Amino acid sequence: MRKFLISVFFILIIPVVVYAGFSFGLIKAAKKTGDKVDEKVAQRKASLLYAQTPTVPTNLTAIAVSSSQINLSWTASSDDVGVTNYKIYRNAGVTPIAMPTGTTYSNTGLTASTAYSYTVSACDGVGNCSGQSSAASDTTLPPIVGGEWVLVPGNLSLGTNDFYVMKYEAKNVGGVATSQADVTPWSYINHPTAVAACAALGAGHHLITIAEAQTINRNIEAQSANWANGIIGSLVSAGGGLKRGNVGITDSASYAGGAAEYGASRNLKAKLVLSNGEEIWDWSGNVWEWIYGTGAGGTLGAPDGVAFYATSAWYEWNSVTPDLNQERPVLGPSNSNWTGAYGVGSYYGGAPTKAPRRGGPWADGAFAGVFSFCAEASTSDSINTFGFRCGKSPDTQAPTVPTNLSAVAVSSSQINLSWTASTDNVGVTNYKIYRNGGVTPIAMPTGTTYSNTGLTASTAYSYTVSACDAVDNCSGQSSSASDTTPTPPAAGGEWVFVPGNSSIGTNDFWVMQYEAKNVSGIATSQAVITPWVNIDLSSSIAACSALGSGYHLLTIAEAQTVNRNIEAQTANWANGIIGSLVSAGGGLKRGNLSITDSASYIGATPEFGTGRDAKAKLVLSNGGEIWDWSGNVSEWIYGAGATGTQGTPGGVTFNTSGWYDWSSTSPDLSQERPLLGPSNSSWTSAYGVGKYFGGLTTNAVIRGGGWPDDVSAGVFTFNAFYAPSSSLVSNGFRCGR
Ligand SMILES: [Ca+2]
Ligand SMILES: [Ca+2]
Ligand SMILES: [Ca+2]
Repeated sequence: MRKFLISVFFILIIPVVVYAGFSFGLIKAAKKTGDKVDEKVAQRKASLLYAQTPTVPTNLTAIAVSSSQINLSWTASSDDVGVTNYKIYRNAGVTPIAMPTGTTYSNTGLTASTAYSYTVSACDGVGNCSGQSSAASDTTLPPIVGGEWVLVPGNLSLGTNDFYVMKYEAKNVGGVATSQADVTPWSYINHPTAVAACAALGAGHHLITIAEAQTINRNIEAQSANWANGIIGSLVSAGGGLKRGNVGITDSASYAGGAAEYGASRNLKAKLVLSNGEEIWDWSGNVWEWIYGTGAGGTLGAPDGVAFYATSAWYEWNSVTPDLNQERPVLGPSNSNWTGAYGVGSYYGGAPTKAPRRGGPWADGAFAGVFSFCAEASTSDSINTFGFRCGKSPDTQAPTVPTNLSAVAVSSSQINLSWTASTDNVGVTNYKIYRNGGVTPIAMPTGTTYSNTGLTASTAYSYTVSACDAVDNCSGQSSSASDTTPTPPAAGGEWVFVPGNSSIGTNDFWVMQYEAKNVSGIATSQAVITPWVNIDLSSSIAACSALGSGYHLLTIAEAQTVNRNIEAQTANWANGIIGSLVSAGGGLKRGNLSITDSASYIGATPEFGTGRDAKAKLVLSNGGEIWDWSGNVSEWIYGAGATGTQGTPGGVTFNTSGWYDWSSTSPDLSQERPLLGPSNSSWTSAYGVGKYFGGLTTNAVIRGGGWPDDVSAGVFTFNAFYAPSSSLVSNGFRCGR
């Protein structure tokens, strides 16, 4: 660095002496070089400052909220200096799709009914990024039925809430009323058939009502863009007027005439806009559109209590003879001066039992328009100019409140929740889990179970759950359920929490994670040092009891609870398949060598340490890990007889002499198997489950098998050959509490 600066100095000085103007350029060049040096120093300092990469983001959730959007959220990462942003990856892509600074992201523009998978990584100020999180995925909702719709803001004075309306006149697409630009409108349809076609789209779909039609009408008339010259209340004769078609507004025929038209690219006068920017086509004409009145079956009736004047000709909306002052607020323009000369359309009344329609057809010239109304036709009439348009109520109904919430602590750091599914008028998309009265959900699972991990031992946790639909209408919170994480045993080293098994008659209990080790005479569950062997039954019982109140040598029922839990976990089978054969590369793992070896453990001496082959480790349903349960040293268990001898557990006299497979029928082990054998009566040692060796009721019971036992070792290995006073080099024990 110093040498470099000196050379810069010489480069600077010499030209200054020679020629000042020339040197000025060099000074500038040298200064640039100096900046680069400073930049490198700054980068090095920064990289020292940001020595650590951020932690990997956790609890990533992905929830589809529509046919085109999935919302992501995750738990913030931490960093020694600070997380500056996250990177979102989709479907295992290598390029992030987004780099938000917060812990949420909405991925829009997706395809309907399609599964998407996401991961997220956290980055700091110098671009150190964490590994990618666990993936979360969801499937976008099905496509919206009935084509394209626009949202219409509700109108309080007309008594309407927000609703959706078809953007285009309904088209007949395979018998399904569909709003799309292509295809000629669905015409030659009578009023009840139009009502049915809208209802057939599903819950909330209906033929547009009079109140909804007027909500759209009044919204349209208030937008200057819908007037031909941009001036609200202008006359057609002055080049203005409320647009009523796709040819020149001053023509007598609004539409080209002759036939109903379609296509989104034709004259934009066929398109009108709403106050929220939404666009609606052919509302001012093209084909008449049936609307749903207040009478029986959607006939005209007396909307808003107004008996619409039955005329036999067209009248302007400003007519006083007949007087349309009452009808105009219900379906006419807001300004009582606006006639057909303003492009708003005209009025043609009918009896309350007639079928109302609006907008006017392509052939009606000046009578067509946004406010054109006619109640002259019967409900059964269906001619070429009669079409329709559907409306849809937005989903405002929340799902039902989840019931039967249960919270069960399965370890000192985990509580499992489950509940009964909620129902919704459209569909429940996810649940929100709340803990200890918090206002922010801790998780948003899509199913009806959730495992809350990372909890503190000996602590009570309370939960509620609410159910949400696709537009985030959420139910109230359920009744709360709570449980307390259990307190791990204080003495005897490391323990594993075992869920009780009601069919075996056990409650939850703790078992030593490792075979007991002799640590200054105290039975201790730890990975290091060789197991405590050469110990008889009564000394094993005493060593466990010495740990304190509630501590005991593991019982037969507890051993079987662990056994049956282990056999039901795919991870404990060598090829991940429950009930697979050792000869096929499968089998219930029984040691730290390849499962196909005759000797599961290395042999010669018992082994220890957590770093060896993970086949010596088995997992429980709650994620707990237990070591050497399938062998290494045999383990005394507390029997049903006097002072822990075998006795007759479950009233069963265990058969004697020689190794037998648990499938044996001679001697018949069908009574013994439920008490200490595997659940499947065809599983032999060829499945890696171990073997059976009966004995006198006064003998003691050992389980699991020792390292010299070869194929006889295994999770379900049972041996009642030895007297309780036996003290063997391959035999240790394990405590429960
Ligand atoms: Ca129309
Ligand atoms: Ca709903
Ligand atoms: Ca063992």
